[in-house]
Amino acid sequence: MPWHLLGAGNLGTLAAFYFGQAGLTVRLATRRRLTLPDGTVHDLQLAGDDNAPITHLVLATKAAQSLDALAPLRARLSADTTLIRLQNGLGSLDGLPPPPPHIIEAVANSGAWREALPGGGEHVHLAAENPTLFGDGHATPPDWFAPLACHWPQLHWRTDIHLQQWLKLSVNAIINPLTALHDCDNGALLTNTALHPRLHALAAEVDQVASQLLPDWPGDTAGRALALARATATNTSSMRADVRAGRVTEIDFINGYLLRAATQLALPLPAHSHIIAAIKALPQKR
Ligand code: KPL
Repeated sequence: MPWHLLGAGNLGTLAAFYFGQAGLTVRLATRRRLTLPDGTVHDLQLAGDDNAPITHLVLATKAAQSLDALAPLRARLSADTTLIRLQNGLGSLDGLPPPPPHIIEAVANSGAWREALPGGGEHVHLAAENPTLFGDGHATPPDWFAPLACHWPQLHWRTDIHLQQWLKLSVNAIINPLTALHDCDNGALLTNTALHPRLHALAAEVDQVASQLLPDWPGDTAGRALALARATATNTSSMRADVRAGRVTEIDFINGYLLRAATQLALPLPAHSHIIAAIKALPQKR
């Protein structure tokens, strides 16, 4: 039962490492080195692709690249394929042609950065290992989950994965575009009080949408965003990093997803509409 990996960035490389530790084969034809927070360095020997039907797939591309990355694999995917969506943001598989695979959603919170390896490939540095959540709405995980969780620190199966995704989306929809727009680290959201009216307006709109969609929505998105900004004060958010590197951002799958959900509920979200337009107006590749 080999796993295929699509997208070997920070999260994909980390997943490939832990799947390998659990004795599962991961197929991918690129060279990767990983440094864990304890300083140990691991060179990943991943098998190349085999062009066989894909029964198990980790999708770890950037959300915006998902449909394009999956398109050449369509003939190898089926309704029996298990696909772990290990990405930031929501909605990246909307529009996937049928039959839909069995999708397991993942919420990842670990912090990592990477650099080019001399001679090709990339070196991923896992700076902070935080909980990773998997779930598909069912109470019982698939058989491969328990052995994997023995090797992947803080990997948890969550029945309420949908709520967990929204909790992450809600804070990312505030911290990421504000820090990208103002080119500041996450901690500046606490100290720069001039940003607070906008932060509170964004948070109030998130709570408006989420409380209509999720019966257990806890509210206080502003409080949670500020707490996370404090906990990650010296971090460069992933959206700020994308803008700085001239990469496409995840705005369409964070704030854009929120806006699409609000449109279905006929709720206008002026603060999110404005910040999406402002991020898209920044010089970046599209
Ligand atoms: O998830 C993040 C991101 O940058 O995408 C946070 C938690 C905001 C850390 O920077």
